[in-house]
This record gives sequence, structure tokens and C-alpha cells, in this order.
Amino acid sequence: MKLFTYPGAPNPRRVHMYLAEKGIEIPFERVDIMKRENRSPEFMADINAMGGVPVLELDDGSHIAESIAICRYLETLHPTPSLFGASAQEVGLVEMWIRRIELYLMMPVGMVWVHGSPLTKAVVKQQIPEMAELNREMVKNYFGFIDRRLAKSAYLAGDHFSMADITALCTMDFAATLNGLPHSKEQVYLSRWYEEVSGRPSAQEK
Ligand SMILES: N[C@@H](CCC(=O)N[C@@H](CS)C(=O)NCC(=O)O)C(=O)O
Repeated sequence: MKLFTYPGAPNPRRVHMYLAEKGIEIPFERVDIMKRENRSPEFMADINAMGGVPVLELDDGSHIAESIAICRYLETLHPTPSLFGASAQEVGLVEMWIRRIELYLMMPVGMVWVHGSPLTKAVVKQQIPEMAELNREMVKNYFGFIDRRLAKSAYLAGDHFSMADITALCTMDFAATLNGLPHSKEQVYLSRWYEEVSGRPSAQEK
């Protein structure tokens, strides 16, 4: 097994954090997305037709892309400690929160990144500043939604730290550091959660 990755980027970080939480070691190969190595015809033909990282190469030479798909594959091989839920109810709740965070937080942060950052100017056909602005508002509103959720439970999906928390933390750090979108300190429940999950040893994986 081998992981094609670019440590530091938010999606690869989700997998590195997952691996650290589980104590799984996998050799990795760095693919420089700043040099567009992941967009080479070879990479796209042989490794991931979508071009992104991370990608897990299995021992039979096949590939699994998509951060959650990679972690789900690994979870099947290493079920404990569970990061996708232990009971049927937990599995459902973890899935719900992963989907919510990906669709309603990661997606708008990605739009701010693509339409609002000078660093992505060369990689999109056209930047639409209004798109960045609209999505900024969506991100801020969603921070409020998560804050209200975390008023009721220790972690997003309930009492246990899960892949949903990893996804939220990696998205929030990317939002804050590269998109000028930190959460508000007045969001006390979100801040409490953020401090706690940021203090986990796995969160040092960047
Ligand atoms: N949905 C994919 C997204 C993968 C993705 O967009 N990765 C980024 C790094 S965070 C990337 O490779 N960007 C460079 C590119 O797409 O050319 C996942 O969950 O892994």
C-alpha cells in the first residue's frame, strides 16, 4: 500500500490525521500539487482520473481516491478504535455530519479559495469575486450552525470523536489560514471544541 499525498493540503491532512488517530503507518509519496504534478497525463491516466490527492494505491496496483473513501477502506481493515461510529446509530450520525461538513462547509470554503484567492487565479478560467463573497457568508453562517450543535454534544456526531470532527477541523484550519475565515471566539461551543480537537496529537499532522 502507498499513499499519494501532499502534506499540508486540507484533504490529505484528513487522511494523515485519520492514520495518526488509528496508529496506522503507510508509506507515502509526495505529489507536488503546486507544480501540478497531480495533473500530469500519467498521474491522471494511471492514478486518479480526477487529478486530486490523496490517493491510496493498493497492493494489487488499484487506486482509491476521495479522502473519506480511503479512510472507510482502512476502517474496514482496522475497525478499532472506531472513527466512523460503532453502533448503527453512531454510523448514521457520523455519516450525516461528514456529509454536512463536506457539503455546507468544505464546499463554500473551496469556493472562497477558488474565487477569492490570488493563489488560485491561474488555475481557474475566471474568478468571480461575488461568488467568493456569497460563500464567505455561507461559511460564517455555518460556523453558527456548528456552534449551536456543539452546545448540545461534545463532538459533532455525539459523545465520540469521529471522522466528522477530523473533516471539520481540517476545513476550519484551511478556512482560517488561507481564506481569512476564522470562526468567532464568541462562538464559545465551537471554540471549546476547536481547542480540544486541535490539541490532539493527530492534529499536529499538517
Ligand atoms: N474530494 C476529494 C478532493 C481532493 C482534492 O481536491 N485535493 C486537493 C488538495 S486539498 C488537490 O489535489 N488539489 C489540486 C488539484 O486538484 O489540482 C477528497 O475528498 O479527497
